Amino acid sequence: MEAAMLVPALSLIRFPFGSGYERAIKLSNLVFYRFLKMHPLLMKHFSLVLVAFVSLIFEAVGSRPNILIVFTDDQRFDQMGCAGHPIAQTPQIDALAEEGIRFTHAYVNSPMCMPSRVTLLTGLTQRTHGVLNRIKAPFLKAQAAQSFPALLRKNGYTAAMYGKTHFIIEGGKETFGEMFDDYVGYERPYWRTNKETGERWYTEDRIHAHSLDFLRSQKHSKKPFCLIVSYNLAHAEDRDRRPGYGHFPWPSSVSEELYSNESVPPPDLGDDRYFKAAPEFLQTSLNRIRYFWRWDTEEKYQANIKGHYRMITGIDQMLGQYRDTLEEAGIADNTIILFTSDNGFFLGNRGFAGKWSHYDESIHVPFIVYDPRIRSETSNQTDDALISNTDIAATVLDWAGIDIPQSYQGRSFKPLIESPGGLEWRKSVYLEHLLEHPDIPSWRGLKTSRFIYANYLDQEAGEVLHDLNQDPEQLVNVAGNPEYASDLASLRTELENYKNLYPERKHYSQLE
Ligand SMILES: [Ca+2]
Repeated sequence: MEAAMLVPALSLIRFPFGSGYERAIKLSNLVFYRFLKMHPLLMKHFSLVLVAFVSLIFEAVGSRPNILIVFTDDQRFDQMGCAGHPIAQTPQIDALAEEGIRFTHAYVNSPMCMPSRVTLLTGLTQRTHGVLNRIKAPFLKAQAAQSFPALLRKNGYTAAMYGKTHFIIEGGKETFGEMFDDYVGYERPYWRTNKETGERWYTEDRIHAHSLDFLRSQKHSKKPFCLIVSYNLAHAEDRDRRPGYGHFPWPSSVSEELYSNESVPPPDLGDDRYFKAAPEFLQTSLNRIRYFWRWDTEEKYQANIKGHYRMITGIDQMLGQYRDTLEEAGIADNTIILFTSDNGFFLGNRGFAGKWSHYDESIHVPFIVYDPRIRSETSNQTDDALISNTDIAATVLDWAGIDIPQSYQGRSFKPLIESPGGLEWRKSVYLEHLLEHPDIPSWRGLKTSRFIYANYLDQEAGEVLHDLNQDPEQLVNVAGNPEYASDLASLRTELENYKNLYPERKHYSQLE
């Protein structure tokens, strides 16, 4: 066949990758054909040039990175050594931060397990994905079709997930099958008993074993992969309220001896006056009710917080084993690792337990990205850009070279890692807690570099404004202070802008 016929014919090949890749390849072919026409000598040795060109294409496609997402539960931003924690031992997480980049200002759109998991997969805010009730407002099949794992799979990736989802999904297993080549769900309680054998087993050990098996299986795979390890750790075991053992049943790989000789200092802002500084409607909320489950006496506090730290150290050990396994499989150099959590956590701070509210302890999460393809001159890099968990889906697709759907509400932070500095980035993160619960007030709000603003929806005087420059501990509500009238007006307008920008899923009570 004549070279002049063969080259355009290449453009007709349907590559098993997405539209972005197909367009890139077609464009390359066109450029290649024009280049050959201009260089008759190369045209003469067409077959050699063709081989080189096709090799280049496959090398480019083959170098698409693997992506490992380690997603923890109820781990606050500062519960790791690299963020300055004085007691919790997290050498593996610290090493990841040292080799990668730690985003110090990462926030979740909605500080709760279920909505945060839907946001992770879809890149949508709770307002839009509308998963407000497990039964009546499930994760929709149409949302799953646009989720990043589904789009990765359509574009030549293998995707797997093991662990907690907490949501119910329309279409059940079949819909999970559209998102993942392999998925096995594990929810609490942590300890289970096999009815036939009587054997007791721990959910997180299963999540870990599946994840290790999956990583090993990728050693000879021709396809890139994305694995989401979705822990229940370090969430409390709400059903079993024995201090330490019951509330925070840590993995058996972590010794009870660890932290046993420590006397953990009282929680920051633990004094009663800080509790009294909170709005009255929060003083009777689930944040307070659960405080009496686990933090209100010294004995409970010491036992439970050490259990929580042991859980975090357990996560840390497992992360180390994933990294060792990637090394052993020879794929560590092409595997990006993202480490984050679904929400923050009150550990007795402000007289509270849990998350859900607008305080920093609730919305602020760990966020570490390690891209082995980028070698930094400096270690322990940090970036204070305002990251939202809506950004994860967009970034994963960006890493994979796949077009980011217009419907996604986050933004890829890949450029922040690849060429830090100089990039215009968002000035606020949109926050909300809309899930319906009799003891958790709903709210929506904003985090900016200076303010946290929240509007609690069903409360009289439900607006809360904290000036973090003057009041980093969020003790004073300046919403009624005339000096802040123009700031408050701007924040209200900005919040309205977000509401207009992000479509709201119809409430289930309005459906027929
Ligand atoms: Ca959680």
